[in-house]
Formats: sequence, C-alpha cells, structure tokens
Amino acid sequence: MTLASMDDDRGRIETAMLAAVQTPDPYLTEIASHLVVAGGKRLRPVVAIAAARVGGGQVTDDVVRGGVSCELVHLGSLYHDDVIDESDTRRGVETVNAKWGNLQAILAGDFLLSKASEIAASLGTEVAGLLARTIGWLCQGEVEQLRHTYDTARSEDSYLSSINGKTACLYGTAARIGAIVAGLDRPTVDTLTEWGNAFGMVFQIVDDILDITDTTEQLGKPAGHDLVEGVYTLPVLRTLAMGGSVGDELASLLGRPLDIAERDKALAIVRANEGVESAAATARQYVAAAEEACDDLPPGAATDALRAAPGVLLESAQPAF
Ligand code: GRG
Repeated sequence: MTLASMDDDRGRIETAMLAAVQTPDPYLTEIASHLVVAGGKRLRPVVAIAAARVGGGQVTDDVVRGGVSCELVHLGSLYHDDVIDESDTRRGVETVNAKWGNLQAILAGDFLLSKASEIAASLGTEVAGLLARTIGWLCQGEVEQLRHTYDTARSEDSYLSSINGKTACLYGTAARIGAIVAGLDRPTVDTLTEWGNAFGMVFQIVDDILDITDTTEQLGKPAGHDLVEGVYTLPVLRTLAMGGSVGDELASLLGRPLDIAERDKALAIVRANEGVESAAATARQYVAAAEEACDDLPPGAATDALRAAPGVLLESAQPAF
C-alpha cells in the first residue's frame, strides 16, 4: 500500500468534500465548489486517513471529515493566495478571482474556512483548537514570505519558517487530526504530527525546486513564477550564497520584478549551478526525519506507506538534479 493508492478512501473523500461545499444558494455553491470540482490530489485527507490506520485504527467517517477539514483550509488558502498573486489559472481551470472577481474569491475562501471550522468543531474542542491555530500558522508563514519579497538578503531561517507555516504545519495537523479522531495513544499522535511536519517540509522544498526546473508545460503554470513574484526559495538562496561571479550575476538580476528575458536568464543561472542539488540535500534531511519518526510508530502497512512517501516524493523531482 502506498499513500497514493488508497482508492477506496478516495470516493469517501470526494463525497465528503462535495457535501461540505453545498449551500442553499446555488451561486455560492458554484463558487465554493469551483476548485473542488477542478481536481487536486487531496493529500491532506489521504494523510489523515493513513495516520488513523497506523496501529490498526479505524477509518471512521469522522476521520474522513477531519481530513476534509484540513483540505478545506488548504482550498480556502488557495482562493486567497490566487487573489494575492493575481493568478488566473489553477488546476487547469480559471481561478475564482479570474472568473468571478476578487471580492467573490475572498468571501468564498472565508466560507471554506468557516466550513472547515464547523467540521473541526463537530470533532471536539481539541481538533477545533488545533485547526484554528493551524489557520494562524498559515497566515504567519505567508506574512513571513511577504515581508521578504524581492529581498536578496533573505535568510534561510526566514525561508524555512515561512514554509513550515504556510505548508508543513497543515500536513502535521492533518496527520494529528487523523490520529486524534481515531483514538490513537498520545505518543503515536505526537510522532505522527512530527512525520506530517517533516513530510510537509519535503513537499514544499520539492515544489520550490520544480518551480525552477520544470517547464511551463510540465507545471501547468508559468515556470519561474516565484522568481518573478520576488519569492526567493531555497535553490535561489543557495545560488546567491555561492557569491563570486555566479552569485553576483544572479543578485544583479533579482531584487525587482523581472521581464521574461530576465526571468529566463535568472532561471538558467540557478539551473546551471549547485543551488538545486543543495536544496534537494536539505529536503533529504527532512525525508530522513520523517523516516526516523516511522521507527517510533507501530509496525504495519500504514506505517510502511508513511515511511516510503517522502522519499518517493523527492525522487519524483530527481530528474531535476
Ligand atoms: C486563508 C487559511 C488562509 C491563509 C491565508 C494565502 C495564505 C494565507 C496562505 C497560502 C499558503 C499557500 C498557497 C501555501 C502553498 C500551498 C501548496 C503547497 C499548494 C500546492 O498544494 P497541492 O500540490 O495542490 O496539494 P493540489 O492542487 O493538489 O491540492
């Protein structure tokens, strides 16, 4: 069994996702369900379910709903993120802001957060408090990123704390909620949270590597988008830190919005040097941390799936380095 192959559960996740975005108002339902219908990997519910399975826990409907509450927070954050970035496509379709406008995207994003909170509250005070804190962590991660936009002196600490907040925490929370709702013991709940956070760090570093190395066609969105937007991720920070002619040339291009020729030049510099491999080496440390967490979990098929998942994810980006 792998994380991605839990197909029985996929139907349950889809049903619960669609149920969560039904409203009495067809206009709001259409906007709130826009990105649900458009697809997505549903990784956060998959993680919650895998966590619940560790040690033979039951995958009840409440476990599925717990995972769905995390996926709804993810979706709400995407609605808002697309407004912030003025993006016009996501998951191969028009964004909500492009199709209906910014006000609708913000309000529908808020609505998704409200649905997530309602589900979490139905699962108990601990889950509700955790989800509320996690929404705050996402905002903190995003603010940290915003504060260092176009900052070529951005520190690695800033990068790591930002991706921990904006991405990794939600995976930690998905695993934790799955474990809590399944009634697993506390040490297992804590270890699954550690696994989720480490997996989430791998996830975001891989995402940042692919933004540099993939083509626009492979990504389904413009390559080098982060560079253009002034978000300097680990491969870029590592290339800048090389100093010398490479670091200086890259620094002279960055620090301001780029036109397409400048973006391609900056991408070529990062791709031609060790920044990508060096970022992958850091991702490997988080893979190792996630694998080590699995040594403290009850053995079984679910633990094996969790142990394999971060390495598989990193290898999927391997042609890039
Ligand atoms: C409103 C909760 C809330 C937060 C506001 C805008 C914002 C603060 C946070 C956005 C953070 C953000 C965009 C993080 C990146 C998330 C990420 C890794 C997206 C890609 O996730 P996938 O690959 O996407 O799981 P799919 O489409 O498969 O769901």
